[in-house]
Parts: sequence; structure tokens; C-alpha cells
Amino acid sequence: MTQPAHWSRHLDAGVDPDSIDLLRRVSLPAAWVANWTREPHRQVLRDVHGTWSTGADLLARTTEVAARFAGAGLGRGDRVLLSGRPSTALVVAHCAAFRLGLVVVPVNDAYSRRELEVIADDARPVGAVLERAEMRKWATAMGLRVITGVEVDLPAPGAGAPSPTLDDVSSHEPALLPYTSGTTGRPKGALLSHGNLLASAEAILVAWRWTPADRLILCLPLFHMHGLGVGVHGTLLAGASALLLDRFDAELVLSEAADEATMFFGVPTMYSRLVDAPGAERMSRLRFCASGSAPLSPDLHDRIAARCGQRIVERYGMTETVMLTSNPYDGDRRPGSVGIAFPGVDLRLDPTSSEIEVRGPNVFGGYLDRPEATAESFTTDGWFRTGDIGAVDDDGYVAIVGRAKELIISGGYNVYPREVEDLLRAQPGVVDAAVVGAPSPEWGEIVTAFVEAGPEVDLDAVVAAASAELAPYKRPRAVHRVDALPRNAMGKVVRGELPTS
Ligand code: MLC
Ligand code: AMP
Repeated sequence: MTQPAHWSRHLDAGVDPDSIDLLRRVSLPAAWVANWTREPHRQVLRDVHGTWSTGADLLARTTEVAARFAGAGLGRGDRVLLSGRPSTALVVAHCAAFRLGLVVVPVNDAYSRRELEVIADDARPVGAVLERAEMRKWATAMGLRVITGVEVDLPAPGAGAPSPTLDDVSSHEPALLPYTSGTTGRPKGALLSHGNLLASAEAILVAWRWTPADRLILCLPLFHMHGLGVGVHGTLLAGASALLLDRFDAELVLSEAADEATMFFGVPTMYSRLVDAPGAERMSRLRFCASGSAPLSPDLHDRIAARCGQRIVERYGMTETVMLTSNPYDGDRRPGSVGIAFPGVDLRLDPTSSEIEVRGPNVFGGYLDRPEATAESFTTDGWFRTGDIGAVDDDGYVAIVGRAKELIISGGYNVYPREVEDLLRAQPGVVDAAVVGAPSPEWGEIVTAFVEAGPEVDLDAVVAAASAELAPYKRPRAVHRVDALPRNAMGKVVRGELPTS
């Protein structure tokens, strides 16, 4: 079942679908620079430090930072780790890297040394822009050649140094290498091209009527597609503006909503906090609110509509594909549905398993150095297998009804059971362990561990030791001792048989 025709429903009445050329602007950095040059005085970004950066500021700062990268020996195609809390400096480093043709590897700033090492070993970056001093120390021990904080305080190139070539990457060149895990637990780098990122951002702009007049409240982390591929890339491509908050704070979001902001993007956990916060009705002033990364329950959708006067637009995306579907801007925003394929995206269901399969200019080329994993993730006729089980109705609305992949989504962050289980299993006295997501109204799912171990084993100590190796969101919030884990005839643990409520 293919529905390329359905996405025309995202367009304003009278717009010809054939007139939409998602790669017209070639690359994000070329389009950003064109915007900044055309409107140098426009306010673009404000962060927690309180001052606005204009188009002219961003043009100057990214040119300067790109020259510093080049002066340190970084060049086209080199990979650079990028990690920090949301800030203008972090966005400047990201944009500068793109302008120079570096491949950005976004990294969670809460990662442990082990988590950083797994990525660095696989991505083999030449450089790293890391906000946390501790991470910079780890990167030094890992032998990275160029290491700096988010201000990119590298020496400025000398007066006679040639200026690097900027903004001439083609759509096919690699741009971003975010890490994501499959069932194997070992993170894989998804290599996205400039064209993939541009095509998705353009489709979002069209579908959500994103214009230069918009001001986004952006408090999502910038190391995942939601905050980066939608929030930052969309804002800069639209020539619009964003308020960057370095963390989610309901009170702050609501005070910005009462001011000049027009848009908010969040994960369902954020909406579940906003709806109960004093002043939640201020959300009604926003032109547009979107939710994604995890399922938004119809109940929460309806509560937000009733309390905040907002019909949230739920959308669906993935690291490997940027954004895939969205409820329409005009028309029915259906609770429990992730909407219709974005412009340019073809979507179908596998006839046997109902797995959602997609193709389009937004879909990545493959995993870095993993030909087998790449081959497995595509069908023989070239469609990407999302690992999500879906249902599509006659109007082209998609509902996600299950997952073929072993994945827990907690507060919009993905946790792969295998990674946590391996660490629990490595603790003394532990015979085996299984990790599942228990339902939670606030977090969607919470990480819950079942540990096969004798009564003499202190389970809190086991969890504490495993947790020291894990970013906070992956840590088990509950642990249960079991005599034996449920297994199938092959001896494989059947996670679905563990009690989660
Ligand atoms: C924080 N904690 C979490 C957690 N976030 N635990 C489980 N799951 C999470 N997601 C921990 C904290 O470390 C702390 O632990 C305790 O929970 C309470 O912290 P908090 O202050 O209440 O949490 P907060 O910092 O406010 O974080 C909640 C949140 C955050 C919802 C703002 O999780 C968040 O930013 N989520 C967004 C993730 C995201 O951007 N996903 C997009 C993926 S891209 P302790 O032990 O200190 O008490 C993608 C594609 C797509 O999926 O479609 O978008
Ligand atoms: P990631 O690979 O980290 O980008 O996570 C992508 C996964 O998040 C998807 O494959 C889905 O399982 C899930 N996801 C994203 N958006 C939604 C949504 N709106 N509803 C349900 N699941 C979602």
C-alpha cells in the first residue's frame, strides 16, 4: 500500500504538489547563509544568557568558528563530536561545522565515559566540541586530535592563512552521524546526507506553515532529531527565530508562551507537566504546538485541548529518517494518530507484519561501516524498515500500534533493554537479567529490571553499579528479584511475559 497522493493534504488549497522541490536549496548551510545575508538585522536566536543573535551575528560567528576548525586541521568529511546543553554557542558550532563540510556526531551531554567511548571508537572522530570539562578529559585520553569547549576557543588562524571554502557541500555529502541502537544493543551511526536533512526540514516548513514570523520555544536537547533536525534546522531554514532554554521548565515555557513565542515542540512528558502547571491556559496563545518522539495518549491530547485550548499536532519521526508523518495543519488532528506522510515521504505497510516501511529523500543511506545492519534495515526493493508496527486508514492517517524492535521510550528518550541487561549481567552474583518498560502516565514507560540472583545479592548495589555506566534516563527505576526469567523453548528470555504493572 503506497500513498504518495495523501501528502498533498498537507498543502494549502491550490498548491500544486509537483511544485514542491524539497532539494531546491541544495543544503541547509547554503540556505541558512542566504537567510542571514538577506536579513542581517533579524533576531534569530536567544539563549539563557539573554541576548539576541541576529543573522549578521550568526554569519560572522559561524565564519569565524569555521576558520578556527580549518586552522586546527579539520576539513571536509572529517567527523567531529558535538555535545552540550542547548545554547547559541552550541548552535554556532554546529552551523560552522556544516558550513565547512564536517560531519557532526551529536552526543548526549549526560553520557558516561563508557557511552562516549562506544561512539568515539565507532565514529573515529578527528575532533570534539564538548561542553563538559570531564568529557574533554575523556576525549583527550581517547586520543582525539582537536578538542575544545562549545565556544570553540581554538587559536584563530594567522593573518596570511587562506580562508576555507564554505557553503558548497552538495546534497549527497554526509552531514550528520547520530547514534542509535537496534536489538543488538550496540549503537550504530546513521549517516545522513545534507539532502536528507534539507528535504525533511523543507517538508516540515511546508506542512506546518513555518514562516519568518514564527518564534519557537525550544527546550529539547539538541543531540536528537527532535531538537536538532526539527527545532534548530527548521528555525534557521524558515528564517524564523527561537528561544533556546537549556532544560525543560514548565513555568519558563509558559512565561515565554505569554510573550512573543508562536510555537512549541515537546515530548509527551513535557505536555503532561504543562497541562497541570499553573498558567497552562497560556499555551492557547501559541499558533502551533507539536508532540513527538513517543506516543501522545488521546487522553492527554484531549486534556490539553480542554485546559490549554491547543489541538496538539502529533508527528512521527526517527533518527534514520528525520520526520515521517504529521497530523495536518488544516484539517483533522486526530488523537491517537501520527497523521499523514510528510511531503516527499512514501509510506506502506509490510503485508504480513504491518511494519511501517518508508522511502523518500529524507531517508538515510545506511549505518557507518555496517553493511549487514544496513542491508537488514532495508527491504529488497529499497524501502527502510522502521521497526514500528502501523495501521493506515483510508484517508492515509497512520497509527503506531506496536513495535517490532525491542525499545523502551522513557520521556522521549530511547532505551535499549540489551545495553542495560548486559551491564546488570556483568555484576557479581547476577545469573541473568531482563529489562522492560513499565507503563507510566508521566514518562510513557519507565525502565524496570528483573534480576535472576540469589537472596544474598544486594539488588540495589547491582543497579547502582550498572547505573554508574549509564546516562540517568537509562537507569532502572525499579528492580525485582526473580528465581528464573520466563524463557521460550529456545532458552531465550520472553520479556513480554514479565509483569509490568
Ligand atoms: C530525566 N530523567 C529521566 C528522563 N529524563 N528518567 C527517565 N527518562 C527520562 N526521559 C531523570 C533525571 O535524570 C532525574 O533523575 C529524574 O529523572 C527526574 O528528573 P527531572 O528533572 O524531572 O527530569 P527533566 O530533567 O525535567 O527531564 C524530563 C524531560 C527530558 C522530559 C524534559 O527527559 C527530555 O528532555 N526528554 C526529551 C528527549 C528527546 O528529545 N527525545 C527526542 C528523541 S528524537 P534523578 O536520578 O537525578 O532523580 C526521536 C525522533 C522523533 O525520538 O520522532 O522525535
Ligand atoms: P529514534 O530512533 O531515537 O529517533 O526513535 C524513533 C522511534 O521513536 C520511532 O521508531 C518510534 O518508535 C518512536 N516515535 C517517534 N515519534 C513517535 C510518535 N509520535 N508516537 C509513537 N512513537 C514515536
